[in-house]
Parts: sequence; C-alpha cells; structure tokens
Amino acid sequence: MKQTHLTQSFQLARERYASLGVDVERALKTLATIPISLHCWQGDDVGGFENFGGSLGNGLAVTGNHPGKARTPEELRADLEKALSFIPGKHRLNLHAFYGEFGGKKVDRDAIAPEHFKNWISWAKKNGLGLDFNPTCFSHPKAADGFTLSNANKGIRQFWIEHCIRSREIGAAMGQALGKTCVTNVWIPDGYKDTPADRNAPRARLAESLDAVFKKPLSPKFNLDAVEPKLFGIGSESYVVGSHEFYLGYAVSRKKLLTLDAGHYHPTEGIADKISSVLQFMPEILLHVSRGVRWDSDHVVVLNDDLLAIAREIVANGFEKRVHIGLDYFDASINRVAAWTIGTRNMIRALLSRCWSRRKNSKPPNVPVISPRGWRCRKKSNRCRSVRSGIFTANPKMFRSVKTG
Ligand SMILES: [Mn+2]
Repeated sequence: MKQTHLTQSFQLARERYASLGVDVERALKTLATIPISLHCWQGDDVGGFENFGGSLGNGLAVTGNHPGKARTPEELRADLEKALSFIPGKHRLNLHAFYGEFGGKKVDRDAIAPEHFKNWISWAKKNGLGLDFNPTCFSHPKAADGFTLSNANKGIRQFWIEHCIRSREIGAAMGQALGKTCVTNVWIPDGYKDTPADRNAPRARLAESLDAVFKKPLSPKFNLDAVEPKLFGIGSESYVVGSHEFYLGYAVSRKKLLTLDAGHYHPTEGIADKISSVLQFMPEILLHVSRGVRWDSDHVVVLNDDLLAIAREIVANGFEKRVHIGLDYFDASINRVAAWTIGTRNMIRALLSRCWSRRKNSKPPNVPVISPRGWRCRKKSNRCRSVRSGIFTANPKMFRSVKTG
C-alpha cells in the first residue's frame, strides 16, 4: 500500500474514532511507552548454543518440526530482526543463559560471564533494544533428576546457586551497557511427578538457595530480580517446589518481583485478576504472556479474552511502568518468525485497545507501595529522591521509616 493511502486511511480512522470520544494520538502515545520483551527461545525450540548435546527435558517440550530453526546466534539474530521488522515500536529481547556465545569451548553454567553475551549486547545496542535475562536451570546433566536449587545434594545446589549468581551479574552488565534496566527471572523445574513424602524440605532448601543467589545487592537501575512460580509441569504434576504461594511469600518478604506466567496456573485460572492483587504489596512484577491449552502452557499468544483482560488490568490501572511484559511460548509447528510476530502484535493490539478506552483526563491512581529504589533507600536509611516510575507514591503509613526529599 502506498504511504499516501496509509496516511489518508489513518486520518479517516482518527476522525471516526474521535467522533466516538477516542483520542487516537493519545492512545498511540501511551502504547509507545510499553515495551514487550520477545523471548529468544521461540526461534530455536529452546535449544541454546552450548552444544552439550543434551535434550530439552525438565518438563519442557516443544512440538513440531517446521523448517527454518535457527542454528547459530547469527541466524537467531537475523530471524529476530525479521520479526521485529513486522512489529511496530521499540521493544526488548529476553535471553536465556544457554544462548551465550562460548567460541566453541565448553563453558559450564557455573562459569558463564558477561563476555559470553557481548555480541548480544552490541546487537541490542545497534537495534535500540533492551535486554532481559534468565538463568537456564534445565537441559543439563546436573538437572537430570529434576531438582536444581532445591536439590538434596549440596554440591548440585551450589552449582545452580553459582549459575544464578552469575546470571544476575550478566543481567546487571546488560542493564548497565544498554542504559535500560534488565529483569533477570529465575525459574526452576524442581518438583515431583507423584505425591512426595516431604513437601517441606525442598522448599526450605529453595528459600536458602535463593537467599544465597540474591545475597549480593545489585543496583536496581541495572538489574531487577524476579522469581517465577508454577502450579505443575510435565513430570512435576503432584508437587512443584516453587509454587505460587512459595514465591509470592518469597517476593514480598525479600523485595523481589513476582513473575506471573499466563500458562502456569490451573486452566480455569487467569493471571489478569492477580495483577492488582499482588501490586498492592510489591512495586513491580514481570508477566510471561503465554496461552495455556489443556496441559500445555506455551501456545502462541492470540487476541482472546484472557489477553484483553491482562491488557485491561495494566492500562486501566496505570500499571504500565510497574508491569514488565515478556512473552513465553514456543511452537515449532509453525514458522518461528511468524510465531514471534503474531504473539507480539497480539499483545500490542490488546494493549492498544485498552489504551483508547482510557478516559481522557483520568489519572492513574496512587497506590500504597514504593519502588525497589525506595526499598533500597529504606534499607540504607538514605533519602529517596523519587519513585522509579513517577506514577505512584509511597504510602507513609506503610513505610514510615522511609525518609523523603
Ligand atoms: Mn514463564
């Protein structure tokens, strides 16, 4: 279509919408402030570049064998560039640790470092993208029994603790290099297929391991930590160590972000209703937007009621700066570039449809929480200059000890 036709069509549409009280420019302006973090793992069926020869496993399964799977970092980046060319706006890329570039050497997970991601960082810089990060606690011999940070074996636990520590540092290096805060999300597969004799001990071990992982404070300007619960997975149907309640308690008590994955709950349970619930008690969350279908939690996102409900909760409440939106699905039965494009565009469409329904002079409500920056200030008894997003304020009743100024 010619550019002039597009411009004329847009002008006509803008007039029609204006007659219904919709300020199209304002809606698009709001939309432009909301980045979506595209998940790198849709491009190669959660394969990674370690070349350990391992299979996916640990409750993860990708079905389909559509041609065109990315085999190298260069191919993956080229495919992402193609997908991004179909997606309006400036966005982010979400990387897993095993997508590092190790120069043909075997670098185990407890030895990864920012240098293994320098190509990703310079590529992101060139393309104006932010980066998010994830430790990869699966597809590895030390995860073969299904337990990582909660493993009964101290040596294995320590291995994964070290991996997660390094992952946070990589996240911070990415955030610093790009000048865009990186969210580093911890998900582990740990759980039992059948009813365990002891539900407590693995959770106690997980809490202890996570405390070790997060021991070193990192600047929230560069890195934010998130933890991701799950109700069940393949091979962990009866018991997941990192359940919703476990991580909700952990995130609130340790001042971490909670990750709400749309595919990680009971099939009749949506995450839209959880957003305003958990945001009463924590400043920011991470979403993994996915689409659960029966037992599977990872179908390509479509524009359905669940997605619209999620978008509504974010936009109607003015939570755009407090909700980090990432995608998390993998489908190898269709073109992978199309899968990224379809899912991301649907997320954007859902947000746009809510942006234009926001009333003209409505202001986002103040909510009684403070930012990680505020938490940090409280801990150090320093003065907080401002909250992170500027759209919410500290509740003096809840945080009397926070000094302002
Ligand atoms: Mn997820």
